Amino acid sequence: MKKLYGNISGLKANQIKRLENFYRRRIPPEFLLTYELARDLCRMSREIRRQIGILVNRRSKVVFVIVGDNKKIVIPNTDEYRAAPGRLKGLRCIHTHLDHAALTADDLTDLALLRLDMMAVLLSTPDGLPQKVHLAHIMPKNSNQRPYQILPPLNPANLDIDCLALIQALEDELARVGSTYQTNPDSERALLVSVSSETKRQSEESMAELRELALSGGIDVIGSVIQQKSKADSRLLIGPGKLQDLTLSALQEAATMIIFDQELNPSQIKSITDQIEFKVIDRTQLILDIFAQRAQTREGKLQVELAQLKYMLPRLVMKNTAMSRLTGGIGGRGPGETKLEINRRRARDRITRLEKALLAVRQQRNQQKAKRRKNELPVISIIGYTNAGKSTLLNTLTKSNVVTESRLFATLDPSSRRLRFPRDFEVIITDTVGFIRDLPKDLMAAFRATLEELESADLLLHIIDISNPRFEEQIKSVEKILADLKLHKTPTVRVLNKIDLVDSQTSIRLGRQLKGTAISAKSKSTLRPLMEKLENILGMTHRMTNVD
Ligand SMILES: Nc1nc2c(ncn2[C@@H]2O[C@H](COP(=O)(O)OP(=O)(O)OP(=O)(O)O)[C@@H](O)[C@H]2O)c(=O)[nH]1
Ligand SMILES: [Mg+2]
Repeated sequence: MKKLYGNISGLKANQIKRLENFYRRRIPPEFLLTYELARDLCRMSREIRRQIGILVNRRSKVVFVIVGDNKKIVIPNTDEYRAAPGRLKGLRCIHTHLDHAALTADDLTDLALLRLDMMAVLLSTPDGLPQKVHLAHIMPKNSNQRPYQILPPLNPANLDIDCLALIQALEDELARVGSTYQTNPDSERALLVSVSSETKRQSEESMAELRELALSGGIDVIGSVIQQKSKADSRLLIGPGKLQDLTLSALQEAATMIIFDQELNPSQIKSITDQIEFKVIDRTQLILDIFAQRAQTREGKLQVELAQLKYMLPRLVMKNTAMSRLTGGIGGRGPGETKLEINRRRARDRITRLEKALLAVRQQRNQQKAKRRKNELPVISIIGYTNAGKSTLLNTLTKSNVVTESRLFATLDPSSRRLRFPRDFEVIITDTVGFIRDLPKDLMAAFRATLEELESADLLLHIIDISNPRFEEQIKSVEKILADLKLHKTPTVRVLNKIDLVDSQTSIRLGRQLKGTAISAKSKSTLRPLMEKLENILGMTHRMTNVD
């Protein structure tokens, strides 16, 4: 016999036995439930003065019997009935109320968050006879935008509502809506969410960047929701009402995941994933995941996996199913592959091994660096916000073909080239990983070694994409990271890139305002002023070192 769920303390043995018997009840497929079952549930519920609920699967079997208190029942973990994107749960909930309240806000929330097939409430007379049945189901997206529908109350004598056919039709409609959006069945479809106390403009800008990040990660973005908050609810981050709306839109748009713009701490992740059925990740995880997709070299791969594990570790504390959603990452790459089986001890072992391997790779690189130092060529490092045009500049300057792409984090692994100036001296020029606002801490730590390469630079070229509406914030973020890396003392030349995308007056004005040299990294003919500037700066230091 299957066990009972919920609040069974203080019940008599025979009451428990009668409750367990509900598992044996059969419901014909056309019926929501039978009159007899409704009557027995109401009677029992009155007798023990607690709500009773059953969850019924698509084969009309009772798979959960739940006992609550006089005000509510709590639906237990139903993860083994995981709903596919755009589908319903395959379980309907029928439960008693002891007062005369029809469907409550909590009932509708459960319906939406758990994506139940249906939610029904049985009302009874004081002596336990079924009186009315209230019923609601989720609505496929429609013009009036009501996320669920509450049907007219049913008479307990007429519970023959063609129940399974109704659920099936509902689900077909949800799937149809989903498939019209589906461009690539393999790609994830995400709903983006931001909950913050920043200004509306700041949140919108940050959201625009999150969207670009998602696209870079190969995720389709189906919509975004911004919630302004005076003070974030620390436990939930997002209020229960809003979370419900969110799940409903995600369901209606056939989303496969929700991405938060704010970093979620372990308890926030837990409380969110406890309540909703979607995979939930945050901006940090998204960035880590993009890095995992991009890493090419052995060092890059080690660094990313280390950062991912370090981010996951505190989130592995809770051994619940939320972890399976959490560790899934996008498309389950990197350490996410190991999903559920991963545990803290193994994660720690892996971290130790990765750190050792990284150390070895780095020693090797230091030797190379020492060799290069012997050559005494000055080093110019190209830095800047991701997608600013760093790799494009390196390519145009040195006629190479480092990957450039209109995606964030196209470059992960640094590459170096020789560059000869007309006045006949050579420098080493290096292209690096792009910076981003709030670079995840673990990633920063993991990439520290790569970034430390920048320490040996004689000159930094800070590339700024002036065609990006957020370029001012981007400059600030880059300069903050430089300060964190203690690189703010290295001579830096600001380079205003993509002037072909703005009008000439703007580029002249910004050139003056930001004290930068304007270029279009794509076209060699615009690089002359920059080359001359570099030649002057480096020519001087070069001569000086030669005098030494
Ligand atoms: N119109 C225009 N586009 C440019 C210019 N420079 C670069 N781009 C484009 O900007 C996009 C990003 O260029 P990348 O060179 O990959 O940028 P990056 O700074 O190396 O980016 P990450 O490696 O991702 O950090 C590409 O689509 C380039 O073609 C320019 O001067 N004008
Ligand atoms: Mg690049």
